[in-house]
Amino acid sequence: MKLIDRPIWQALTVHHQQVDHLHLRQIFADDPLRGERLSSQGADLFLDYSKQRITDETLGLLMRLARECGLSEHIEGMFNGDKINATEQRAVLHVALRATPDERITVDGVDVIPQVQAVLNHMADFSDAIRSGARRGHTGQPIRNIINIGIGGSDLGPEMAYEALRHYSRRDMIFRFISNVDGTDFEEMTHDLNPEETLFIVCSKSFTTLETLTNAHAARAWSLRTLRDKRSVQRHFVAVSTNAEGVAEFGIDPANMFAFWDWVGGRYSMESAVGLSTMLAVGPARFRAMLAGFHAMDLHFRNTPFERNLPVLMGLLAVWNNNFLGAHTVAVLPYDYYLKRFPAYLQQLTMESNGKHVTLDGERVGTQTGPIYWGEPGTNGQHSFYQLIHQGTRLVPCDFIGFSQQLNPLGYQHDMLMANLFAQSEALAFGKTIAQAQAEGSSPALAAHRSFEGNRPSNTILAERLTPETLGQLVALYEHSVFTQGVIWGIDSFDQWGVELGKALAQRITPELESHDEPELTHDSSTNALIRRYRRTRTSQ
Ligand code: G6Q
Repeated sequence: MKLIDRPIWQALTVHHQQVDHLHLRQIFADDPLRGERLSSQGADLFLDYSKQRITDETLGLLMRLARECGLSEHIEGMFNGDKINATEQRAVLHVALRATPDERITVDGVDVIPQVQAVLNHMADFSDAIRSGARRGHTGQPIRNIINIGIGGSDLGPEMAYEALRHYSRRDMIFRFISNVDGTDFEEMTHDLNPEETLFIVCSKSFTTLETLTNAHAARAWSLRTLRDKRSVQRHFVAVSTNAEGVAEFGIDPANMFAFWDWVGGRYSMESAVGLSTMLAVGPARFRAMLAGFHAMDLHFRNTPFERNLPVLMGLLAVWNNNFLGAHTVAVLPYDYYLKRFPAYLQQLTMESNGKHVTLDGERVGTQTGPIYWGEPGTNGQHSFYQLIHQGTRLVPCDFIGFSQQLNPLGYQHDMLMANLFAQSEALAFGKTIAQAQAEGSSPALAAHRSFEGNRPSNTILAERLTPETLGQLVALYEHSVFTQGVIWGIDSFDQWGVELGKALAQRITPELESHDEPELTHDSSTNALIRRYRRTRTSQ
């Protein structure tokens, strides 16, 4: 039966009409313990969801929804290696990447844990050799610059993790990430570096991605212009891929290839060999600590009753805000500058996973699916877009993320930072009435402008400190929340067919832009005219 026709969905619809008029001011006033009650701990993460627009009945219905959608069975299916990525007939086993060495997880009858551990050991040996200077560049210089070339899942996770863990990274080395096929990206990332000290990681699961291979060829040419010896490629290029043939064809020795598997989706791969740059930055021990953090959240997700299960709670609340309160977006607001790439990373994780309009059965879902994720670190966002969240006409649920202990003590600045986080969620929930504004001295004419409706929902996620462990937990929290939402909507959260059409069209258009003779254009009139205009004005090569 279609999701929206199920009695539980209809019960939620009726319930929403009954509670929609409730204001968080009233809900909190009626239950003085709500702030403590509606919170939960998972591994080292604390979630306060009391400022969501829900009652106990809402929660009960959402839990029933999860049970009726078979969430427990789906969770077990994922952990057991079932081919839950049905449209690609693949298992979805990022959880195996962070399982402990003594676990046994099989895909098609083969235990994958020994392979995972072997690649981790290979990465660790390589990282130690580069970091210690035992493995040097072609001319004997130590490697000081690491450039990851990849895009999408082979870029966003590693870049986010490097930025997030920068505090723990080798400060005497430079880490950069090239993703865009725009030559500006390549130029700006390389122009001040010495090829003798530079290692490129060509990171591509398929090793066929146009942007990545184009940049990898540009990197090889850049490197060879200085090193002038083809053998130097072996010292300055390594690959992360599932495609050994493609890697060898590019000229990288398969011994310098770090493998992963088709049961790891690109956007779920930052803790596989795709994280080689992360390991080079923070060292093998901290990388393993990050994996332990992921694993702790995996165990929490698999074993904790839904009522206290952080990813389940966050996933169900996201469904409530999206499908019943009508929120189209979610703002992710980390109050930690190291997490500045976290919203960008989450955009892929959430929107590529749940931006689907048909169910696993190929039927239209019948309701909204993945919301738009966006965000910026606090407090910067407060001085730009928070205005709309506080007083605009749209409902924007927020996830606030903060840490009790600062990594860079600077006077009382951390207290200030956290005071802002707490103040924002308080202001969003409770607002300020027109009467309060007037009582504070606003003229009747200005009181409406200076009042805040409030009743704007948020989650607050706190941990003591940003560490490799807590980063792993945070990422796994969102991964499993995304999965929970996908299960409710009955969609495949692990394919990404939506990126294909544009890729195919670009391949058709590229020769039309490059050809010397005027091409015969058979696109629509807009695309034809744009191509002609570009051809008239392009820089000749
Ligand atoms: C992620 C997607 C996509 C992928 C990139 C890069 O889930 O599959 O973002 O990661 O298209 O693909 P390659 O790693 O194969 O180059």
